Amino acid sequence: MKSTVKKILSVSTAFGIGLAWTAAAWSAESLDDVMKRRGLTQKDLLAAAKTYTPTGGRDEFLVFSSGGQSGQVLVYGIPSMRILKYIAVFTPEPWQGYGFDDESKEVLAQGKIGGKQLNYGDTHHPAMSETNGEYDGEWLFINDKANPRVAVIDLKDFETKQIVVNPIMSSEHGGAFVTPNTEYVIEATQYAAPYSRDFVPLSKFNDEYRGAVTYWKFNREAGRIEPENSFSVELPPYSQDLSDAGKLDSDGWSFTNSFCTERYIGGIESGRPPFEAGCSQKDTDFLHMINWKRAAELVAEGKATKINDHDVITMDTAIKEGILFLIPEPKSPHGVDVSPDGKFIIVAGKLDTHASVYSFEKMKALIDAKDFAGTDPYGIPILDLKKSLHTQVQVGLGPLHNQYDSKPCIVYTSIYVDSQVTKWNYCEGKVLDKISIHYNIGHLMSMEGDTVSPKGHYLVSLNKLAIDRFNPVGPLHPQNHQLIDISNDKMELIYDMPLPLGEPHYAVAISADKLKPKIRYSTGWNSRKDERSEYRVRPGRERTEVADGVTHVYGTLIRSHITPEIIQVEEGSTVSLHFTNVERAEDETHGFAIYGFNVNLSAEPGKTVSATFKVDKPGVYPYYCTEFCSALHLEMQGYLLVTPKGYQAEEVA
Ligand code: K7E
Ligand code: RUQ
Ligand code: CUA
Repeated sequence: MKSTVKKILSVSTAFGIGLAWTAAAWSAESLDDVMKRRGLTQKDLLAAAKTYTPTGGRDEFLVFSSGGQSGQVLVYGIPSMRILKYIAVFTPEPWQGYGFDDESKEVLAQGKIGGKQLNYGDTHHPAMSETNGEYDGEWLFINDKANPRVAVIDLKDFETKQIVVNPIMSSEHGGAFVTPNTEYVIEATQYAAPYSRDFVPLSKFNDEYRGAVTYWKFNREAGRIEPENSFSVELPPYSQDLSDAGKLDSDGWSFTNSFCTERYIGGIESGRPPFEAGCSQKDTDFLHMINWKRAAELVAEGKATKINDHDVITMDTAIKEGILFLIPEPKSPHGVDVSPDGKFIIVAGKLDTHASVYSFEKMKALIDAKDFAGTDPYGIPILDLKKSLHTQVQVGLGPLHNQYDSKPCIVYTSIYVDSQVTKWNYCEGKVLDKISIHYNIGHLMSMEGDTVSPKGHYLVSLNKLAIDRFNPVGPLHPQNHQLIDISNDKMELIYDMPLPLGEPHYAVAISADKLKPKIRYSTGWNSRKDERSEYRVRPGRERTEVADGVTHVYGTLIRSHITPEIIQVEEGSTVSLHFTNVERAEDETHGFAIYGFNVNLSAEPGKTVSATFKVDKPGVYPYYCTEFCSALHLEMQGYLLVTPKGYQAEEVA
């Protein structure tokens, strides 16, 4: 070691002492020196050892986190907490060419509301596709709270393939959650609104504003939601909230929280108190319990009503057929989380210090015996709270969400007001450990923690505030995801990760070995439709064709040529560029950017992408590849020449 340092020092004199001296000092530094210099403790070193992933190393789990207002999904690894990808979903995203190429524009256009193209979404809850209640790593779904929509993401290429618009909701929150075999993707309303989407005065709130749970039918072979085979169950104008599907013992049922069951409408002009006060008059709200398997049969039996061309099981039908029940729950609940064995449902109320553990067996027995404690104003049977409960446990102030451990009966609850995570035993009803969070935790996520077999090991706390945890970057702070080691009795905080892209809500983590994404597309692939592109072309066959007044350019991309290198059209033409990346090598993506047209493409190996646009001004428009793909990357360029009308090329002498 010493001799190496000497060698470096002696060599360094020839090159300049300052620089080389620093290098030598670094290599001579011991672990103790580094700890002293950086003020690290033994505990810090242990945490580093648990999270640090050396170059080339891979992660054990992959996290798919909602991206909040960014309308995207974030992908990062655990335990390294390295961000790997943003998946563009509801928002145009130039790196992926999303919303810039014709193929992805079609996907975004599926999400139009009232004919309007929306350029963002508020993503809250990603859901992984499941087989027998286990994550299978094939599909990911995510909701848009602001504009009730659900997106389908293919985990073969991490691309958004479909967006469906909810036909009856104008506000939602309780999505996306899947049934144990991904038969349905569940979406529940947040704020009630008229299904008609017409103006209805607030005086008719109780009668004409409605909530719902929508069950989107997922066709696994096609990898798409089938809106025509989907249905909803009508609900009262309570503010519905989070949902979860039953599993194993409770398979066939789904559970949806609610708040403001007072059906309170605020309004300064009315002289009434604001929502906050008006929604806290009662002691309890309602957990909704729906038999979705029976509901699907009712639809098949023709017992649904068409509303906006969508099958809706009305409340009257749901009550008559015995598929909808209410159970009181502590005021303003948030999360509702079914235990891995499906036997218990844990609900935590923000305005309460308790988490309530409901017993599915007890609830089912009450339903079977028709032992009801009354009905709500709409005639929906209510089960008795005490008779439905397994236990209630004091977990802290402002409990929100629950995630399960691999060890039986162990659950972790996020405590918003106290900024803590509480670890507790829900079978025996006792608190085991608490850890402080920085700050104000919303959701939390354990590894595959909402499946029938959680993997334990790590927990991530998705915090609402970062405050002083990172270097200041102005008034808008990044989010803070904190990694917690849960492999031992005591929880240990081991990493802080800033997330600078919208406010994440829920996230799901899957064992990395369950994901098998492809590294290239079959050549000439339309990735958004999952089929060969009609615009694909082979090297040597590049050409230009005019059809229906549109100049189609069938081009290729390969190191280090864009073919064609020159495209010449007359002013006023519409051009449709189709580029196929004919590379075979992994990670050889080529981009395509051109001056002045808001056109920016990403062609991963094999992919065919298109951009159609009008050229109305004569001029010279350079284009080039945006990915540094080879030593001759800068040479990967060309010109779009737009000639004036009637232009004749001069004879070359
Ligand atoms: Cu608690 Cu939308 Cu799940 Cu935010 S939600 S925290
Ligand atoms: S060039 S290597 Cu713009 Cu510096 Cu990219
Ligand atoms: Cu292709 Cu740079």
